Amino acid sequence: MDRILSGIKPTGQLTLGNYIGAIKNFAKVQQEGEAYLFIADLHALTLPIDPEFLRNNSRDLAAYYLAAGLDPKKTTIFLQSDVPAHSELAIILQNYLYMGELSRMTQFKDKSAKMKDEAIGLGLFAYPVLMAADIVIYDAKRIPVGEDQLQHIELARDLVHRFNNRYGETLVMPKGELVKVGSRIMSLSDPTKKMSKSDPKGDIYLNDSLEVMRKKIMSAVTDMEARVHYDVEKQPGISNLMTIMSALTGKSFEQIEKEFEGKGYGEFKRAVADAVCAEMEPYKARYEEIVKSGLVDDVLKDGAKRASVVAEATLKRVQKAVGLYNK
Ligand code: ATP
Ligand code: LTN
Repeated sequence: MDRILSGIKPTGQLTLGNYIGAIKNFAKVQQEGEAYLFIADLHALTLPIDPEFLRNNSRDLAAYYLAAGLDPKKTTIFLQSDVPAHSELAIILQNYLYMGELSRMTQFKDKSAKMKDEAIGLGLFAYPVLMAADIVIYDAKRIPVGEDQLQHIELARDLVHRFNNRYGETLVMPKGELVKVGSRIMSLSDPTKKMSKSDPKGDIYLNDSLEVMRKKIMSAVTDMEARVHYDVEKQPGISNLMTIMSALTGKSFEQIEKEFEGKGYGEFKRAVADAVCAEMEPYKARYEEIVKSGLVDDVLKDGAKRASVVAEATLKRVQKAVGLYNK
């Protein structure tokens, strides 16, 4: 069975984009292989973050994983920082990724764009090195992510290729995979920008009340075309709402277009809001239950133990390959 691996940074309140592009899909793919799903808390340190916020947010993210249906008996759920082998492996792997390719990463360019060189941490630059370590340390083949993370996975693939060429078959080649619909949910207030948890404007947060979610959808930016039609260039706002609806209901774009033929944007938005609330109401309730149950700490402890066994074995294999370990 193929190993499956993914993670999310606990950098802020999760958005509907994180849910559709990643979390909802995690619950599905865990049925198809041996899944390792973690909380990328070390990656959260790549931009300034309050320690108390990071601590709480990390546990909270685990609760959102569980609420989505991740089964801790089947799937290994853990904190990245609880498995130190990730960091040790990253220290080795950093020698096989180069400054030029790291400086071409879109995420790095976006996040550092408004910063002075003196304020850009080395960790932000080296982000894909740790991410590659996260992936190869579990010999993971399938990496389910949203679209923005594909570039990092391509870099991890380059690294595996390079490493294996030099030292012989040591690392397993990973492959990124996207959800069919919704791998890049856009902001409701600016549908040319990705919905992102570090951007406070107009996005739907999983901890928003249902009323607030509804309000945000009703005031989402649309256009003057006055027809429900999928066209990302001309109608980015409507296309984004159609994507959200399709991802949550399973209806195709054609079905949605037909259903709302001749109808106004108000009616369409109400239907999108209904679809979002129908999904979020039980999800939020399960999340509340899990938080109350106090289950999270035990799940993370057990997950770290299980993950460490696999991670340490791979670390040794790599150490041996490069000449650091010869027991
Ligand atoms: P940040 O704003 O802190 O950079 P983010 O909201 O972009 O965070 P990540 O932690 O980078 O979220 O992503 C977690 C997972 O959710 C990744 O697999 C990512 O590709 C996916 N994801 C993030 N935003 C979206 C989105 N708007 N649509 C679909 N998937 C998304
Ligand atoms: N960079 C990812 C989080 C992440 C990840 C990974 C995803 C860290 N390590 C390994 C897949 C595989 C993000 O969500 N921004």
